[in-house]
Amino acid sequence: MKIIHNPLHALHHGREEMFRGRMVACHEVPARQDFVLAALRQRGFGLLQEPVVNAADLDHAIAGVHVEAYTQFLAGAWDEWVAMDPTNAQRDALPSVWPLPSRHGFRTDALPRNFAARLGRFGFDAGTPLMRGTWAAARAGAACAFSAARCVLQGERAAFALTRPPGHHAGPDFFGGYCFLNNAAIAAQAMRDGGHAKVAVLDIDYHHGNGTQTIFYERPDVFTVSLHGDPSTEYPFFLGYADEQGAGAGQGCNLNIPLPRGTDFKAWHQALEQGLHAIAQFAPSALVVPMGLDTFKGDPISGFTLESADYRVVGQALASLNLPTVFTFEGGYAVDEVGTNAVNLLQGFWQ
Ligand code: OKP
Ligand code: ZN
Repeated sequence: MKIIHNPLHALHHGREEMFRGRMVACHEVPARQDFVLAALRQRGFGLLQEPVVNAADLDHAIAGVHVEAYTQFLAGAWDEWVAMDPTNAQRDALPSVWPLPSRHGFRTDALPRNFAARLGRFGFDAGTPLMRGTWAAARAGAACAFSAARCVLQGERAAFALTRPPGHHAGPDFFGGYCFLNNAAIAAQAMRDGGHAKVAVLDIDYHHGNGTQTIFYERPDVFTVSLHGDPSTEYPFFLGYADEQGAGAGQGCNLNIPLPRGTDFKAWHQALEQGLHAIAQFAPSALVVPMGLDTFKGDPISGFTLESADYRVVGQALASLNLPTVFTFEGGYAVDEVGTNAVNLLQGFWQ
């Protein structure tokens, strides 16, 4: 399996995130990617490479899922943050004011010049710090996803975009949940552009992939499926319910399987089988798997109880679809085990 890893990931290294009224240490840390890469090397799994993509092709791939006003915002965000106040250079940028939906009277068409306001216009939480290297890291991550899709378009059975920050919470024009560019959506769109008429996305991260769902919600050509902690108690709270089934031309092309906090592997696996069955019915010719390992029992911010050995079984189940597959690295915050769990899953798939 080709593993496309992000050489610039560590340029994004948030220090603290806002959590329930205080600043706490970031969970989404550079060691996550380093540990997965180390586990791949140690177990001799995969062909490791860095992305090779020209800038114009990459911009086109990103523009396939994100609006220009948003990518321009991201590209200039750090300079604007520092321009507000030179001492801002010493701290990460986080939003602290947001427009509620327009039914509350706020205008969502207004784009204030004030940068603190713009942060809240484009970001949906205060747990996703943005810093000097965020754009470069996220853009190189998108290159990994795009490169992985290209490998598969060229005939590889599967490729893994090993990159951070993660992507599945990022939408057409918003960041949040540690995510800036939606790597899985970029891969799915690249598979569409490369000739796959129908693509399925199966998100197995603990958290609902709200960004990916939103990007494809009205499209019939990309079927989005997500298994995740029930949003009535779990992040991202405001999307991911079972009654969200797609809209317009995309009606029926979104499947959410929310599961209660505490769900064990047996019940999770049943939900996975349900998702796989729905994908088989949709009959896509390619698959994208936003691969979160935060379903692990030791995860510090999540609530399922999968064990390391279970990830082999997960990989085997995914392989049963028999589809060319792109994996993207999403969550997984039990840093010491994230490498073992990721490689177990990929090996289970590959065997
Ligand atoms: C990103 B991905 C924890 C609060 C939760 C947001 C979680 C984002 C998860 N202190 N903060 O889906 O793994
Ligand atoms: Zn997650």
